[in-house]
Amino acid sequence: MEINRLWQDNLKTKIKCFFVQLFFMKYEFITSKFPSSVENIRDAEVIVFGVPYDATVDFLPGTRFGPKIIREAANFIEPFDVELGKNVLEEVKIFDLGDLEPVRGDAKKTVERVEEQVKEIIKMKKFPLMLGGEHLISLGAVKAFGKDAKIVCFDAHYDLKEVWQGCDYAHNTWLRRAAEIIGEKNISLIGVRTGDEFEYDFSKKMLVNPSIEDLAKFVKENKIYLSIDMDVFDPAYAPGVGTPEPFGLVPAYVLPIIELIAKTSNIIGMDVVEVRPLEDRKTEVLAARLIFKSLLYMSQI
Ligand SMILES: [Mn+2]
Repeated sequence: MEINRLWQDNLKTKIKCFFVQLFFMKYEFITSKFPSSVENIRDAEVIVFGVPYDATVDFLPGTRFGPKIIREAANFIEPFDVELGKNVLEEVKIFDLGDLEPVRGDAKKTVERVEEQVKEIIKMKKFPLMLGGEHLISLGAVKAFGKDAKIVCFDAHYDLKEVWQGCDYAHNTWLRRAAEIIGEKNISLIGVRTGDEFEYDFSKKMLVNPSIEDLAKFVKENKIYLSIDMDVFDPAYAPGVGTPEPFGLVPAYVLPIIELIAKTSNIIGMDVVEVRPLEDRKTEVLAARLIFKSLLYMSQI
């Protein structure tokens, strides 16, 4: 439903723009959309949308601006990839829907909206690429895929708390809720380095910080939902996150892992979350490049 509405709005805007351009506009105008390679949703393979939501965070707010700044960064970096000799906008048909309006005061309803939206995208046989926002929004995507997909989650934190400050829908409980749906054995966590003893115990049935060999076995020929919390990286590389945690991963270490997953499994959806604005712009540039590279790795199969 939501997509149909957005699609109609988009069409109206297009018609309006056509006439405006015909008579008034001499130059192209730079948009704040994620770089797109197709004009309409029907031609897209990858559908990008943002969820500007950070209502359950308990440390640093601001990830509601994540989708906006990732888009900005993606417009400033080269879509051509030197390592692969390919241009992501030529290899992958990307279309940006814009931001999904969250229900600011209701985390559960926000997750439901994400779930409905992702289900619509799945119905259209497209690939959802979600920009966050706090990590709770990933739960909506996981619910939409249900038992169809295993999860590979890059994160400094377990996010496995049973309940947090009276809330069972929060940024640090979402993976627990996800585990209740798809089972602990279908989840792999990479880069985890902090949590409480209960999360530590609960995570024992999951594949946590696996060796490359074990990860390769876990993902091989499976459907994978890939969730990247930018705090998995060391704060030196990605300081603009909601909950920074020291002793993190180096981007150059993470990239071949993503390449392995992309080339040996079937990634069916992806999100990049927890980006918050800082003046140095490091975090969103890393997020944008990571998205471009992941899409290119997936398109190389
Ligand atoms: Mn995290």
